[in-house]
Amino acid sequence: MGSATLRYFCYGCLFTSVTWTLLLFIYFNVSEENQALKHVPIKGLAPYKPLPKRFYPRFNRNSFQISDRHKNSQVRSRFGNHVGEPEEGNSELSPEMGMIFNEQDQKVRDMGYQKHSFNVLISNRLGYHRDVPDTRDPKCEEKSYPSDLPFASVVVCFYNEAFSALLRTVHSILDRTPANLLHEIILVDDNSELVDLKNELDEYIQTNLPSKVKVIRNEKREGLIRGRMIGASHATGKVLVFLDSHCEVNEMWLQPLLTPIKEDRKTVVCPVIDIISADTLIYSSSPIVRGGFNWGLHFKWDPVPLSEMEGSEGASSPFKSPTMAGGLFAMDKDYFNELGQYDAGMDIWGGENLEISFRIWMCGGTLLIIPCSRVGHIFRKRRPYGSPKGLDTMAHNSLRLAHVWMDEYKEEYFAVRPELRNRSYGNISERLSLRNKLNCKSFKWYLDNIYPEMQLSGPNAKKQQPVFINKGPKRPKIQQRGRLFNLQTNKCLSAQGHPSQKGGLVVVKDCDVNDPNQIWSYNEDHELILSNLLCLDMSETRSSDPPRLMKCHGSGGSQQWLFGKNNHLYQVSVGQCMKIVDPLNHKGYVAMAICDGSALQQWRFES
Ligand code: LR7
Ligand code: MN
Repeated sequence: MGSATLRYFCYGCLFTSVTWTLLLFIYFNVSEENQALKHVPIKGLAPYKPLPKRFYPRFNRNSFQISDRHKNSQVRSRFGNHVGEPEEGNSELSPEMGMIFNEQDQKVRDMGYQKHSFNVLISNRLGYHRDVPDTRDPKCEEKSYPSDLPFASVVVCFYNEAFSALLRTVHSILDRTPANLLHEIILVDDNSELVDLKNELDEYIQTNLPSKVKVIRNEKREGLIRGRMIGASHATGKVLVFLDSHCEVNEMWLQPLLTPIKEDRKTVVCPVIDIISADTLIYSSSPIVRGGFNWGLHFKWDPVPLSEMEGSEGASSPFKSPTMAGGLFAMDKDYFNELGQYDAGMDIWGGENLEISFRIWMCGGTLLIIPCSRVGHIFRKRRPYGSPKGLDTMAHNSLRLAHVWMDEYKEEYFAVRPELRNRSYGNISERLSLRNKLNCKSFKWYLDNIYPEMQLSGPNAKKQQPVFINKGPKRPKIQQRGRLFNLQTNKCLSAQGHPSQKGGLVVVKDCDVNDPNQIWSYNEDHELILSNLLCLDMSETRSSDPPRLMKCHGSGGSQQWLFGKNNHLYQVSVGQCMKIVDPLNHKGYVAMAICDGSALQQWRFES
């Protein structure tokens, strides 16, 4: 190349890069899309008030640090590249993080709900690293832990997990666990069908992750119970920590779990399971509750009796729990083996959490919840996968545990599930001899001593009223009450039929001050409630469906609406705005569509 050509070439380079920089700058700062993501207070409505604590993380600004790598990706894009590719380091979460900009976003979102039952579009945009709010009681920060804690093998079993959620689980562990306490992370692929969980996962781990992360592949689907046993058999750490594959661990999560195990190897510990919303991926604090169950052998959360919380450290000290939720706990590895691991005759999903809880208590162990250890988990409304042959594995597994551990109290289960009384449940002789070998106490002992709150149905039923902490949820405050005008048509949003009809559609009609069908309340949880009866709702999976009136469920997501830029009415779990389908059609149908700021999408609240 001659020098003139070279000079030309460089001017060309310079010109191109300056233009691109400018264009990118303009795009990210003034583009409609980007602006639309910011909350703008609208006339007639109270200024945007953040969601209540259970929807919104409270960021601890002092501990808020973004590494350079993260900063760069934030400059590139607030939300990643809008095609569902993961980007790193968006720690500040807006409820409008799920906004749909194009068909590709729509596809990622809709397929994501179908395959995983949570908002994969947001999960991808979040990337593999993010800060989560420190949800611990302030007293936890004052605690100190021994320096010579036993090191842990973290076992994560997964089946068809969303790639970004799995990787965020892994990275949150690597990012927030002292290296000397983290012996290894063992990922057990339970014969997933999703292709990215094969080569792409291997490649990612080989290039990006330290040798601490190992993948084990099951040749056939085993279910999470045998899956965890397989993972545990490969573990070489002193303590086993089990986590679901869609978790994010919080600050200082491991030390408080390892400490009670070091003090007593027969203590099994659970962190407090914080809530990661399936619709918004917002991480929020869970109340302090403990595990129980009902006679249908379903796990449930119970308030903690005051007597359990009387220690000097109050809300920050460990307390006993009759059962565990199942997915997140730590246990000495030798003790796990001694205690009989899990019942290998249990399949796929369900019941193993009650089985191990009863076994721990009845056979001389202790089960504690550790409030200073916090791990977030994506709670979904439905399990996205089935079991091979469509079997009800929860019933099969529960039957096994009832026959092995519940003595005469299995009658309580059959009273609830009479159809299972004569159902076969396979061979349980090994589990019965385990119970014998370990010299375990009776189920009556367990009920009397560990779960006296459990109500019995028979003539010996005793009524007990323990003193509980944690009062029930309070009703969210109404922020605004009035009519919802569409600015293009000047019509008002109302029920198509009767406002109390569940599943009913909403349409725009001529405004009528006397029509209670047109009176909406907007509350601090961002619910839109028609004439104090039902909530405006978007079903979880199909964003092409119109909004409907449904019973208010109080858990955000599909019933969370935000008034934003250009008077748009944004639906949080759908990522789209409400619009009039056809202004000329007298039926006045409304639907969800990509937010575009047009008048058909503009709504105003008027008292
Ligand atoms: O066939 C399967 N193979 C698997 O590897 C089915 C599932 N899995 C994996 C799956 O990818 C996930 O990582 O197993 C893990 C748990 O499955 P989820 O997330 O579908 O279960 P869940 O969170 O709905 O269910 C709870 O109860 C289960 C009963 O078998 C397990 O104990 C789960 O670990 C448990 N999760 C929690 O305790 C988190 C808190 C939920 C609550 C309350
Ligand atoms: Mn789970």
